[in-house]
This record gives sequence, C-alpha cells and structure tokens, in this order.
Amino acid sequence: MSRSLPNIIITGTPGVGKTLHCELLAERVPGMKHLSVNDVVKEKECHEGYDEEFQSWIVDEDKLLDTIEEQVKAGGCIIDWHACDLFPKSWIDLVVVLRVDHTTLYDRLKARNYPENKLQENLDSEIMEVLLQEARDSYDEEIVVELQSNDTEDMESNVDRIEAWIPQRNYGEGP
Ligand code: DAT
Repeated sequence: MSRSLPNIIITGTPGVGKTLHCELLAERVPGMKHLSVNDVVKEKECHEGYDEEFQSWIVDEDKLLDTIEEQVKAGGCIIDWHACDLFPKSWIDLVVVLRVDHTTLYDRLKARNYPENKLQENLDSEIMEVLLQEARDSYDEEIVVELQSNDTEDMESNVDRIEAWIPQRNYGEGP
C-alpha cells in the first residue's frame, strides 16, 4: 500500500500544543489534514462512556481504528492524540512527541480548569516522559522526534522542521 502524502502523529501530554501544531501544519502544507482523534471519538461515538472523575471519554480503540482506517490509509493525516501505541506501524511515517516545561504545562492545564487529579496525572505523565517512551516502544527510532513546545518561537521552528521533512515520495512502502 502506498500513499502520496505521509501520515504524521503529533502526540504528547494534554496541553503540550498538539492541536496548535496540527492546525498550523494543515494550513501550511497542501493536502495535509488535521485529524483530531478527540473529535472523532466524540462525533462518531468511539467510546464506552464518560469518566466523570477524570472528565474524559473511555475510548473504544477498535471502533476508533475502524472509523479512521480508510482516511488514514489514503495518507496526508496529521493525527492529534495523546496516545500513539494504538495505531498500526504501517500507517505511520513520522511521530512527533511534543514536550513542555512542567511549570508551563501546569499553567496551561490550570487555565483549562482541569480538576486537580487530572492535572496532577498529566503533570506526572510529562515528568515521567510517558508519551516519549510509548512512542519509542511502538515505532522505529528513526521516525520518532522529540520537540520542545514552550513558546511561540518553539512552535514556529517545529512547524518549519516538520514541513521541511515532508518530501514527495511514495509512503508506506518501507524505508
Ligand atoms: P493539546 O492539543 O496538546 O492539548 P493545545 O494545542 O490545545 O494542546 O494547547 C494548549 C494551550 O497552550 C493553548 O492555549 C495553546 C497553548 N500553547 C501550546 N503550545 C504552545 C506554544 N508552543 N507556544 C505558545 N502557546 C502554546
């Protein structure tokens, strides 16, 4: 299976700037689309209910993958999600793990009115590098990139770097 545009995952702890990066990239790179997994989970009901304590959906991963499979296999998706180990390796060409200073993350999550337990869980996750480890465990190391997302300057340079990385070739045919 080949695709004319790559599929990129932008992942990281909630609040690192995934949505911001995905939206900018989709604006800049012709043919690339922002695929917000959060929106798909909600709109296509790929969940088994809502966890009130953590104020988040309990995701039905099988239903989610079935729902997005056709779109992702066509290529050109910038996948926005705070997990990355669920996607089949063959779907993915680049995994960007965004990172942020803990104090900055605290401020961003506080501004979102996260409940204390959810805020603490996400801060711990960032400190323990959970998403970076998940990406490294799930994909070949050559396609996993860690980028800082503390300020606008970081964001601009990240988007430039990711954009420059997207050459035209057939994706999905191995290295
Ligand atoms: P995520 O999708 O990872 O949950 P987001 O894109 O919604 O994160 O960003 C959360 C908030 O932080 C939002 O108000 C934008 C801001 N933000 C994120 N990354 C940033 C950056 N590199 N520079 C400035 N603001 C940023």
